[in-house]
Amino acid sequence: MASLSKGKMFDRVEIVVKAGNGGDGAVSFRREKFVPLGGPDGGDGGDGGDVIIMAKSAVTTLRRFEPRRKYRAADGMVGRGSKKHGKRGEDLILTVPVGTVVSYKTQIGGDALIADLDQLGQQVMVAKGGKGGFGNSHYVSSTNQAPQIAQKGEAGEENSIILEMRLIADVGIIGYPNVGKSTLLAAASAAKPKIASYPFTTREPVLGAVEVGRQTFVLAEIPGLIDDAHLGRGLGHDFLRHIVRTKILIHLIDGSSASPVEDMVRVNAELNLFDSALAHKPQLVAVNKIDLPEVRARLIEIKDVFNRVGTTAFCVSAATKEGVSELMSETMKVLEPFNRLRQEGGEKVTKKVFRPRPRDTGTSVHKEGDTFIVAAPELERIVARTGVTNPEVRWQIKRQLIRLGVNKALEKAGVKPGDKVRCGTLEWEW
Ligand SMILES: Nc1nc2c(ncn2[C@@H]2O[C@H](COP(=O)(O)OP(=O)(O)O)[C@@H](O)[C@H]2O)c(=O)[nH]1
Ligand SMILES: [Mg+2]
Repeated sequence: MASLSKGKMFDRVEIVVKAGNGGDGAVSFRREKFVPLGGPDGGDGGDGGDVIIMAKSAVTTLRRFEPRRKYRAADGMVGRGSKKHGKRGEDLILTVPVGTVVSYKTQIGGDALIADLDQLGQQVMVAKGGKGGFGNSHYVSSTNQAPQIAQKGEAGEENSIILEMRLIADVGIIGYPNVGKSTLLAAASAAKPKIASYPFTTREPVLGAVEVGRQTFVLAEIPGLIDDAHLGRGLGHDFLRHIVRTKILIHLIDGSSASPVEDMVRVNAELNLFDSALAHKPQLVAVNKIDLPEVRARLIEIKDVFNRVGTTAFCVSAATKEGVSELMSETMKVLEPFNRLRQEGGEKVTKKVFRPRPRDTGTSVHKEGDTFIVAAPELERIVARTGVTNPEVRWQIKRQLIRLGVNKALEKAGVKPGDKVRCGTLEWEW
């Protein structure tokens, strides 16, 4: 039995995710014999691909992610003539281990949790692809049969994302204080829990990976459950998350106790008070400290009393590691059906969407010096094939201003004939 890792969190990487830009819409006219300018047939640009993070069982580390590298989804293709729409950019799916916590680097510093991918197949979209721009065929109206304008594709979102891999405990060790839970965890894995000397056991579960043959499971000490846990004292989110998600429990009992079976019954009663779902998880009972002569002397008697209440007790010494390997092998066996369920995707999978900045589609008008500035994201992306000087194009842009209600806003702001108005790269006189 070798050990793999120690500590609670053992992998963390910060990356940048960039969704694909939308493709530009096309300005195009049908070519017909004897008709110099046929009907407009510019297709729309394709939407950019999203960046998605997904938990997969085949992935076990975050090591393949390069810190601060930019991971990009594909851009949408540009629209073309004959109303051919551009192809949608392909999504970029980044696969991470089950148990990866995804957070977002906020502008003011600090992280904000986005998703806790603790189920197989669970996914979260972390950057939304830009919308494809409209082709000129979109701008046809009864009064404008030959629009010269189209819309540029929208930029894809870009976010700084932090991936943190957390082990999720498959197995929890429960039992009274001082029965040897920390010692057992240390004996079975490379975890380094505080042993005995600590008056207040930590409220964060200490985890370690246990290797049995070629398989591994994650073992956690469930500390302090018995003293006051059901009173809700000091149990953090992390703690609950782990204990609730454990599949089976190792119930450790001190062999030198006056009444080992009574200990077991009491701990189970406490467990039931804390959370009855926990009390129903399968338990492996192990009597510890069999290296002590007084325990060894009554080992047969102890096994016997457990048998009488219908329990087979394992005998171990966490201190000398006697029997620990056998206990871990048995634990793996009991776990197997649970693992199979996981591989088959027995759990319900959810998909989350993360949008730190809601898409801005609103329009507004403000004055800078003697120029009226129009903020209209949809309009700013409109590009004119022939430049804004063409009166035909200007007229078409004005039509869009009216459609978006910007005209009214400009008038409200006090625009007068001859004033300069600017929207994105377009500038004109009122
Ligand atoms: N003799 C002996 N002492 C042990 C064994 N396991 C743990 N101990 C001791 O029991 C005390 C409590 O152990 P600890 O692992 O901190 O218990 P916990 O409170 O259940 O986590 C410590 O002094 C350990 O050294 C064992 O197998 N044999
Ligand atoms: Mg302990």
